[in-house]
Amino acid sequence: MLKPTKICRFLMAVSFFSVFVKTGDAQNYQLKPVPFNQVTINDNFWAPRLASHANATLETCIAQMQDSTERINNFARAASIMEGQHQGIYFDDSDVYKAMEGIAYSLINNPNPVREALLDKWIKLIAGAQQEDGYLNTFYTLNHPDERWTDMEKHEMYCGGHMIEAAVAHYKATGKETFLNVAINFADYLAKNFGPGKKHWVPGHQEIELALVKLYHETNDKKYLDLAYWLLEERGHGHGHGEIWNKEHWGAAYCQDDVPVSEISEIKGHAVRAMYLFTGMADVAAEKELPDYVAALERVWHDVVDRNMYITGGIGSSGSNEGFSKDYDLPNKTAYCETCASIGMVLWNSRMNLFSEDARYIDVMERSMYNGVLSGVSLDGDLFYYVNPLESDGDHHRQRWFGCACCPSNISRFIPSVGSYIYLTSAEEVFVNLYVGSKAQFEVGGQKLTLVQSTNYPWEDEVEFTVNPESPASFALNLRIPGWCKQYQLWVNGELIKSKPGRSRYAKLTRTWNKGDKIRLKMAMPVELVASHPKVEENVGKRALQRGPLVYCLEQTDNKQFNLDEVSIAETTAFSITDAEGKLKGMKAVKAETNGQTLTFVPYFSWDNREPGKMKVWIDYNE
Ligand code: FUB
Ligand code: ZN
Repeated sequence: MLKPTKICRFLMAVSFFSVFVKTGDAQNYQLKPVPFNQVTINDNFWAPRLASHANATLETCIAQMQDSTERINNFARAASIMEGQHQGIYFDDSDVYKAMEGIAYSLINNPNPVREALLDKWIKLIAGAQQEDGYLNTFYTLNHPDERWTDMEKHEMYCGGHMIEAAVAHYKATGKETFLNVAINFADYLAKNFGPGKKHWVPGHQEIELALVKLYHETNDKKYLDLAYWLLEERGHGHGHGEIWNKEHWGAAYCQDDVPVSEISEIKGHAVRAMYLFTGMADVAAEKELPDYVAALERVWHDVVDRNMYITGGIGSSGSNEGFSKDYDLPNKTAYCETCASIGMVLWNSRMNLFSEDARYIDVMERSMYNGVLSGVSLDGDLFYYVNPLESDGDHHRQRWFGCACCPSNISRFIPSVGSYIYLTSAEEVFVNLYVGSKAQFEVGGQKLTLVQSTNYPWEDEVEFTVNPESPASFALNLRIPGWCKQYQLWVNGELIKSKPGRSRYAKLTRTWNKGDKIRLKMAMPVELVASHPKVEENVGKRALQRGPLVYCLEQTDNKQFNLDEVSIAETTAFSITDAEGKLKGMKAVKAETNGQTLTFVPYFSWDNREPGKMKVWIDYNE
């Protein structure tokens, strides 16, 4: 957990304020991401991950949905094609939807008629399982048809939200309305039954809110946005009920139902629920101009990032509530850090940046993405972590699947969406948030632009851009200067540019751009020794290694001759960068020469891809 300075807090408050002063009518976010279907990734870092996703991750998910578990059969039963009761966990439908979202995204850049036909087949079952009135949930339909909407913890709207997200993705990928119509029927059913003067409801697990905003964007039907807002406003007024809301259990804070959302300032409860809530709040706030929401998000952001986040960008240290405990309680071996929670951090922080044009949110987003999220999936794409500790005795391994499989299915939809976090536009400016070798085609100020980015980031410190406007075009190109970067140099067409990152940590290049203009950015990327906040007891007297956005760790397999519980580093330790070998080929390892010994550190996300053994992020440090 890192310590932001007071000045940075102040600056963030200013930038949020300016959003609403500037726009007056905040109909949407200030920045718009360039969608991943307009971005082709061709680097050495993400492209292999996308390939293993398209092959192994999706194949694993598909096999689990229809062969190894009852998930697809539950839909067939609810569609009366098969006999029998619902089997599995009451929110298993959501995994099918998340896998479908992942398949749909992957179709955009990797057309695949077999997968598209599979989606068609599953959509038929889902449409068949939808009830006359639009209700859709196989658990209730099959096992408790008379008990719909009796238990707010039972994830009916959570499943529905994932269904809506999958349907929108399918529509975007294929242009087919089959699934979108199911989503619209469901959302119309919700709007008929819930809302002002209708049934009160506090979804135990948030998700529907952000999904309804997506549906609003797709259909332009404002009732979905209004319903999302109403659902957010239901929280914190005593409407929530269910076993977990009871004081003897976790209480209302577990589901972020203890205070009205605009009064939130402390992070509490279940981590994934909180992240989806904040993402939904940001989406609704952007549409409806809600400064109270933005202020609440900013407050709670500081509570998460300053006091409750691991160096890996993981959150939710406690397994018992899959969430937050008390400030600075960040144990390493027992860190829960659910993969879904790190994905939630990416979703939420990317939205905070869209509001504010402030790149500090992207520092957090990048941290979660390159460490906390990526550790959740094996390099081959076929094994997954649910829990992502920062230390292990060698007994924690990725698995092919889980009884509760939220994390693999979340990975399946997150990885193919990575392209949409790289480039953004505002009315007349372009923003580059992530350094990923890629080619993007989009418009800025009404002009067509192709931007080519070449880099071996995060292994190397240089990035080159070729700017290709259709015809000479004047606009500002803003390059994010990551928080970890203390020094950088910038050239345009070979000429060194004097530039300081602005208040929001972007280096702004404003000029008339011509076809073939070149930008070169070099970011000093030394090995950094990071100290934890002194209140994190476990890390007192320890340091972690970070290089660029990547957190490093020691694994037993690279350090066989040492007992990892006894090694230490010091101020005098000399670090050097080397090429990793074997399974980690293509990555950079860090060698540490210390006390006459050589320790080898590897990127945290890559751990447990080779032979099992101990792992440690925080290492004893001799002052
Ligand atoms: O409840 C649905 C998902 O399952 C949550 O997001 C995860 O934490 C797991 O409990
Ligand atoms: Zn999960």
